Amino acid sequence: KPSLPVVIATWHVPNATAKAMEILQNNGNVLDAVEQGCMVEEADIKNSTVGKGGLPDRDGNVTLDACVMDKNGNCGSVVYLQNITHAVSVARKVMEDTPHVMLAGEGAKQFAISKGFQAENLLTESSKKAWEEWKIKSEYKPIINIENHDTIGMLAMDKNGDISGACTTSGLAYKMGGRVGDSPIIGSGLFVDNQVGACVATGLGEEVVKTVGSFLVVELLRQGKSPQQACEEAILRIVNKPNSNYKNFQVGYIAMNKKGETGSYAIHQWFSMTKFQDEKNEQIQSDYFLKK
Ligand code: SD4
Repeated sequence: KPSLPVVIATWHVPNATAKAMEILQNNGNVLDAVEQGCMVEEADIKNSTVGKGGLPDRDGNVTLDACVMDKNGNCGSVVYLQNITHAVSVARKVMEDTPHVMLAGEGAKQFAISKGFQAENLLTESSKKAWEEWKIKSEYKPIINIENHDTIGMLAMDKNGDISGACTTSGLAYKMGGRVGDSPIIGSGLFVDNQVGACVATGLGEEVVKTVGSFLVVELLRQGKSPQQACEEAILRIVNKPNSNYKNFQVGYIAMNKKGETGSYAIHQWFSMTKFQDEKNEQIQSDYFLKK
């Protein structure tokens, strides 16, 4: 039987999983754990796909998407949020302090400011420079290389077996102005059903949305699939779509079931998850569809 608590996150984010585990080991709340875990990456200006330091859209605006979902099936989300580093915390406030699930753009920003968040410039010197270099060619189609996908999605289970999840991103670099991805869409970028399990996605959000990926994975868990099998089937759903050009993009899923078992799967090589359990905070290379 897997020992609890357990924390998993997309990509290599050991500082984030360590923060979440510290909270759980001190008997903290599982929603606090995933929120504060994600905040570590949001605050890291070297992480160019999340929060401050995230790469901008093609007009030079950094716009953030984030959501949270708790053990009671409550959720909150922000889309196209500008000038606020901790989008995941604003999403939590939407869940807790409003009658709504999603706030977008200027409304989301004004709400955040009313809750005491500081407005700041999220475009760092280095992301500004990267954007200026991108503008020289201005390739309209976002290039999906694997290093580009550092959306942080985190799932955690406390020692009572209760699950929460969170997801935060600056979205695809050089996306069109106004573009929103899967990450703040409940059921696509993230889904938690505390009776069954949870899933979070990374990669090309459009493809995740088209298959309602995270909800699909959780429903497969409900049918008795393991987290590994459920992630694999959800990736196959994308790959097997008519005319799918899956060779040109990445999608990765990580999932956890009610026993605390975990799994991950991606289209391309080099997706990984960070897993913290039993004092071990390790990077696990994910299995993938496109074997040479
Ligand atoms: C999106 N899923 O906005 C995100 C992209 C991602 O790091 O994973 N970016 O489509």
